[in-house]
Amino acid sequence: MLKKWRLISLFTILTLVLAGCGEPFLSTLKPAGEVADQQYFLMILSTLIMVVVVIVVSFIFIFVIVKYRRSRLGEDHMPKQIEGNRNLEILWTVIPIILLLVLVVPVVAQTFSQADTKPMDKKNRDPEKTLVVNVRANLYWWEFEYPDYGVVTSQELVVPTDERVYFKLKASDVKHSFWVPSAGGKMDTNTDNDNKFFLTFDSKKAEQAGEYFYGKCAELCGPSHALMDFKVKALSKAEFKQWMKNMENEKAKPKTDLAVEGEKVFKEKNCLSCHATDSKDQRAEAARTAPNLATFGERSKIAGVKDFNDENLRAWLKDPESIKPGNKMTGTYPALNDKELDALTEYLKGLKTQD
Ligand code: HEC
Ligand SMILES: [Cu+2]
Repeated sequence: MLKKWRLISLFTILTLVLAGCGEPFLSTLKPAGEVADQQYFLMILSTLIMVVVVIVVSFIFIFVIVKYRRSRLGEDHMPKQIEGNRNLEILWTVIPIILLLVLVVPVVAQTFSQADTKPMDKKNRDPEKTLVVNVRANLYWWEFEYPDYGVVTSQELVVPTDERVYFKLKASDVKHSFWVPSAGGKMDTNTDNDNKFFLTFDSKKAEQAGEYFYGKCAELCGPSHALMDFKVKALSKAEFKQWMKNMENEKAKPKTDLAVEGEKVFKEKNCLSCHATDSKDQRAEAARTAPNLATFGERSKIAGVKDFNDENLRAWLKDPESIKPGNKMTGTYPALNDKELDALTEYLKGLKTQD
């Protein structure tokens, strides 16, 4: 009796825990766009076919066991032999072929349609209609560049809803993989070639998802791989245009004395040798070694993982290693005293495109 209860409570807990797996901002089972819808359809289709096959085979299996059991028919019973029966052979050859065809036709069709990235390579591409985002994956952070606008952000990808957004994917150190589970994918980011694909973000689903879709690195890349998260903010076309305008015109000026002090510390402590604080900073590729902090004050997370508040920001600045083991800010990173930490926190919080 006790054993049974243990089992029951185990399953009850499992139900509760697993129920958390279907969040609309982070689940392939809650598709939020054209690509995700198609991939969801394929998942359902293949699962259905498998389930039907398992049910039919199990049914035949049980039927045969029951009908032809020895205790019923006796020791010497020899059932009718059907080896080489032409009709049966045809039947169980043709059925799998049909099942495979039902699977293969949509899979191949969708593989080709989802690989259609021709519009992004067109010479006279209109960025208003065909948006391209260059994604660069780094240990353990993400950079998003809008080449048509000369704008760079990191950690938070901003996209317009209800249109195809084309991505050019690259990694700067080791192989990573770009994955927005709700919107589809994933696709590897490699160091020696560009991968390309597109995703769409449905406006209604974006509303249900809340403020952000979640993005992940889906290729084991090092000790902080599991912390290599990013957010996707899907805006209406008009909001997106406004955001881009803000980015193009952004110029963060420190507003308080403490923030001015923080800016000074930022320069003195060599933070600028890795970080840009201007989204249009067009330094050489090689200099882009750290997240662009131009809109840092607008982020929802610090370093992609910690909730955005003073306490967490201070903790990150004090000891980044304890939050993301092996991250690339450690090493030559200076020890900072309380005053410097306060000033830096104030300064970084104020890095926004708008007040
Ligand atoms: C050696 C290059 C380097 C130096 C110097 C450096 N950083 Fe960083 N910083 C990084 C990298 C790389 C990351 C991304 C870490 C991660 O998320 O894995 C980062 C992340 C950050 C973040 C979080 C960014 C985000 O988008 O969430 C802040 C804030 C930050 N650094 C502030 C500073 C400050 C302040 C200094 C100077 C005291 C500094 N950094 C010096 C490389 C550097
Ligand atoms: Cu990674």
